[in-house]
Amino acid sequence: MKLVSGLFCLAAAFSFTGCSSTSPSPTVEQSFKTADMNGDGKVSRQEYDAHLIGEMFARFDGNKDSVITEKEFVDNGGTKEGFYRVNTSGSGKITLQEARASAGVKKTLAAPFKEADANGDGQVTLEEFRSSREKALDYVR
Ligand SMILES: [Ca+2]
Ligand SMILES: [Ca+2]
Ligand SMILES: [Ca+2]
Repeated sequence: MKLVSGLFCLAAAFSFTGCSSTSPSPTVEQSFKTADMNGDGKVSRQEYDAHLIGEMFARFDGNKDSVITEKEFVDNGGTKEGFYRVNTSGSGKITLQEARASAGVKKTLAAPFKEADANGDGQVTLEEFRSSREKALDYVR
């Protein structure tokens, strides 16, 4: 789990602080809209996971060729063991499908979702989304 949590921390740093210097960080509303794939104004656990995994994936995929190699993973703060825990096919390359299918990744994302869903109804509204990001900012600091 150590590796996977490391993976998430990076993702959190990326999505919550907008630390990327090259691209302007999207507004909360923009991120929320992207996450809310079916457009019903709420982000379900499934949508939330897909959104975070997508951001994580982009973060690790340094050369943007849609696969994460072991080197890219380790260069971005992951560990070798963690890499092969997600890379269940053992091919040495993690695809987005693989990351989404990973039970470890999914388990890790339960905590941020629970935190974001303040009233526990299984859906994250824009308000919940916004305040959870602010909380996460304090946390990252
Ligand atoms: Ca939705
Ligand atoms: Ca790559
Ligand atoms: Ca809620």
